[in-house]
Amino acid sequence: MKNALIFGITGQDGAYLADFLIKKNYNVFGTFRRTSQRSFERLEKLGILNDVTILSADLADQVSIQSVIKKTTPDEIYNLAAQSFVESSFDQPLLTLDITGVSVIRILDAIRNYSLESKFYQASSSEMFGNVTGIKNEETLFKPRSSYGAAKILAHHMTVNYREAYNLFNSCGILFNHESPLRGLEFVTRKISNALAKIKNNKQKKLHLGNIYAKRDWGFAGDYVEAMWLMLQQKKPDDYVISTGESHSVEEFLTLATEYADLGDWHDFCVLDESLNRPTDIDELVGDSSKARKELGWKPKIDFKQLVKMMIESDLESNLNR
Ligand code: NDP
Ligand code: GDR
Repeated sequence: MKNALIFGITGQDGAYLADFLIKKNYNVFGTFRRTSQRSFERLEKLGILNDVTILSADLADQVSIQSVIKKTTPDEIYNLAAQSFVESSFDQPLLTLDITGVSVIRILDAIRNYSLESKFYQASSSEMFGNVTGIKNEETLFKPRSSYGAAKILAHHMTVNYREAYNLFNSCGILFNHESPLRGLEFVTRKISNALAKIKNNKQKKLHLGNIYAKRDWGFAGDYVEAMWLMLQQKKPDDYVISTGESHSVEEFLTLATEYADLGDWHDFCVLDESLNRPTDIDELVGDSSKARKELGWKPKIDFKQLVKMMIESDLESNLNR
């Protein structure tokens, strides 16, 4: 049985990856950080909380990172932990640079000192490309538009540097947006699906949104965690773009979600609120994942319409039961 250690197991991707690895017969360890109220909600929703071993570690704390790596002797380490909300990175740039960026060096150095054989996956992001126009691949230059994007670039370059300098098996997945019924409520897709379910059930009247003209390449998180695993099963470490290759605007997501929720015209309940616009945003992100499709044999299974439907149906059902 292989040991896998997931930093960020309580997040959206952490939960789906843990589920995926359990089905592959891995012994799964995951980290949580101490907060005033523990939440393993996503692991509970997938019914896997009792199938994983939870250990305490905060990415701000080198000692705890070293300790979990020594304790678990992992064959594979997945770093999915981060301050992952772009909007918050404008309010908390230093925290974001530390947790999303610098912390990765803490993990890399712990691997170098205590666990040289561990394969390492770093969650890089399409936010690193910023407003570079056109379809993005592994060769595209980075021009970030937020401290989140800048932090991910630092983490990305350091992961590559430790691979080259110390011969570590480090791979970066440059993932474009991926969503699911387990997505955090502050991200725009889940904010929409959750609000529509509440409006349908007379628990909310209005939905305030910012820049609905932004376009993103949205896939399903369940499909994307398979790509993470595939990267660590290759003979050599490398970096891969993971995306669907299609972009859709927030407005398109909203229109389709409104249709699936059978709520008529979104103009009747949606307020365009300029105070929600970011100081700098990215107009459009669309990725070319042909390298991953060719070398990993990966492709997304769920398309945009199926994703919107899945999220709406899940929120309608849980709002009915609440
Ligand atoms: P989530 O925000 O759902 O999960 C983030 C995880 O990081 C949570 O488990 C969170 O713990 C943990 N975390 C945050 N701060 C710390 C800290 N100081 N110490 C330890 N753990 C911490 O993100 P996703 O699952 O959506 O994303 C996973 C990774 O992939 C992130 O690195 C994200 O930046 C990146 N990414 C995501 C994309 C997407 O579209 N989802 C696209 C590209 C990259 P807690 O539960 O306590 O908050
Ligand atoms: P993003 O996701 O910033 O792409 O980062 P988010 O869903 O937050 O925003 C997508 C786009 O929608 C616009 N938008 C709004 N966004 C939010 N959250 N709330 C709103 O009310 C709203 N109105 C319009 C935003 O301006 C933006 O253009 C996600 C995260 O998962 C990152 O961790 C990851 O790295 C990237 O995707 C790829």
